[in-house]
Amino acid sequence: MSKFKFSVGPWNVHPGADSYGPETRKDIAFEEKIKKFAEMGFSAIQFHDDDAVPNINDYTEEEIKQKARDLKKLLDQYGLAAEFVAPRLWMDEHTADGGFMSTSEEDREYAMWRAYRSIDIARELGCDMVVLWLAREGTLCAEAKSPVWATKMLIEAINKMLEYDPAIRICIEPKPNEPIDRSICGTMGHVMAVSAATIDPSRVGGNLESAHAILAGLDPAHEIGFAMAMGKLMTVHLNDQNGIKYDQDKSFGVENLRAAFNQVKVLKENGYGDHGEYVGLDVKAMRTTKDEDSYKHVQNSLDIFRALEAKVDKFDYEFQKKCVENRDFEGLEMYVMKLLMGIE
Ligand code: XLS
Ligand code: MG
Repeated sequence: MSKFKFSVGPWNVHPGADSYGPETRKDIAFEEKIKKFAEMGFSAIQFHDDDAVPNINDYTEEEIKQKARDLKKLLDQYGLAAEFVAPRLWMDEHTADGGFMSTSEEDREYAMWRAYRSIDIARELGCDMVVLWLAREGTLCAEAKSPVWATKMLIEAINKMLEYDPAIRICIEPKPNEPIDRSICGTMGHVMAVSAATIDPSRVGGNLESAHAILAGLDPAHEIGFAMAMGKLMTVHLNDQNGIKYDQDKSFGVENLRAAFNQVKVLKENGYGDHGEYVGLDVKAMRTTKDEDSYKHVQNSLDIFRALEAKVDKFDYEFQKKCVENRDFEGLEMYVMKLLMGIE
């Protein structure tokens, strides 16, 4: 039985459109998705602000809060919590040049409006965390924005959120690229530096996504460990990548099994979840996946995580200790490979 609680966002089950082609599957209604997620054993749902309140621009602040209260009743019906709310600052015309560090003051104000609404929605859903995936926060033209100015704008925006709500936690999900090619906060190291520069570092931490660490050429388990060492790993988005081609959000563990094993191991060894943290998934089905298999990649990710957790439980720490004392890392590595191949 896994010690962990799991969360997932409705965007993980999707109709399959990508930048180069239209939908290949029928869209599935939100309530049908969360009912299925509850049946699969998820404990919490991740939200973008406009997952929680579609067409959010069309409503007043009070109407947004009311819609969030209605959504909370639906979550309660299925015994589901809300893990976080993330302002989706990459789909709107006002955020074509980013949000917090847009070159347009009006657009920066719009981004703050969405950030404040995300906080309002989070509160109505009974959660205290806002995730910032900084999709377009950076620049496509090096000379258009100073990286000094842009970084300071991000810190200023986070400070405004921290002042807007005295208990909200801000969780930055770093990503080095895509859709932007000069990102301002690309790794967990950047997140820790930004956190330290805010007015309340205790309320600013990180969400490590496996694929984003791989895109930065880094080991996801080490990015997780770094954030945990700082006491600032607020959540994770587990998935996988076949190299650093583009963001693939593949099912957890399907490309880099040993790296996935070490992500589970570092989480388990360091008490992740003991303070209510969820193991979050952020996975996308292959474009070729049929309607009837719309949830298979999500189930596969859960199953692989649990199978690797069982491998971590089997891990022989005495043998590891002996190998380290003898500096027999070849022996240790082969032990791990046999463990993962089931020949141990
Ligand atoms: C995209 C991000 C995204 C956020 C939620 O690369 O991972 O999925 O986590 O919008
Ligand atoms: Mg993500």
